Amino acid sequence: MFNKRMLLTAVSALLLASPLTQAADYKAEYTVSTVLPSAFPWGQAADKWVELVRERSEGRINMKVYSNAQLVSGDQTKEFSAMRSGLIDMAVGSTINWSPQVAELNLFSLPFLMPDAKAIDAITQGDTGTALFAAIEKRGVTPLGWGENGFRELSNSKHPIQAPADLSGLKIRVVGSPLFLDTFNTLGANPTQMSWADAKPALTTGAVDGQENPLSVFDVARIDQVGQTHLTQWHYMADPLIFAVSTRLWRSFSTEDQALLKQAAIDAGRWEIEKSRAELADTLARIKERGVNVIDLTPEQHAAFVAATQPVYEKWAPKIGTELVQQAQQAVAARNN
Ligand code: X2X
Repeated sequence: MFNKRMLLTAVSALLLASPLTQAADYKAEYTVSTVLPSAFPWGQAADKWVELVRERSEGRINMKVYSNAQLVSGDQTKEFSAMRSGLIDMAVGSTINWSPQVAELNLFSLPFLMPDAKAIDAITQGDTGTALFAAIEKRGVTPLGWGENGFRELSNSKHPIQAPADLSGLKIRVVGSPLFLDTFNTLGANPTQMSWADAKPALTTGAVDGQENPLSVFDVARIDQVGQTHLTQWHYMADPLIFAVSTRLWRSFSTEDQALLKQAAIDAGRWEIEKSRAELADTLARIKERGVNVIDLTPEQHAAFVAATQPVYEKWAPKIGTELVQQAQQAVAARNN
């Protein structure tokens, strides 16, 4: 016999299972934090993710990008903590900016660890990448896919830099991780840490003599217009981008939607990596056309920088994890096989 109670149970079971109830649990919009906006490959990576998720979820999952680290008042090194605590839902963030909270991510900042793009891929797409994602997950953030900010090149307003001695005493703006202070101090420079928001004003007033950022950032942000006339292509490090979701929030998505968010992040990342690498030659040509003195190092000059920065490995490998560093070095060495 079918009584009232059974009917209620049946109705509530139906409601629980229906997509309507599920959608009601979801937020109308999710915040996605980035440092660089849509004019840069980084912002485009986030835009692509938002677009793919909207399309594939048929409008059920909506995300909105907040660039310039505005959700953490411009302090990009606070992005990871804000995501962990749920203040920020999602982010496409640089490994540099998250490394104060995830020590393992300093791996990518070890000077001259990765000579080329294949070396980046050998790390991110292999066992080292898996270990790094596990390290992030342990800290309350769920990583989904990789993107790329790019190889960071050194610019300054004073003179061409071709040897460590050329950096002597130069005031260089560096990003959030203390590792950068060690690298530039080791090279005899005078590094100072500041956010991206403060970097351009500091270059404009001459408070600092130089900075390091990928060619795409130098180009789009028009760093040439603030007196940065010398640019050394030393490829000393590259910062990958990571697409991620606050783990608390992650648990609120259905298994299907978790898979959707993850695949969209992987696809957006692949798209952005390919696009930004393909654009590099044009970007470099544009920078040269603007009269910037672009310096390429000879193998001997390059080797002098590699040798001079070895002390950074001694100090930082134990903090990052000696085994992790060795695993990465092996993956890089094996990349062409
Ligand atoms: O601050 C920088 O230099 C930038 C934009 O490249 C990063 O966020 C790592």
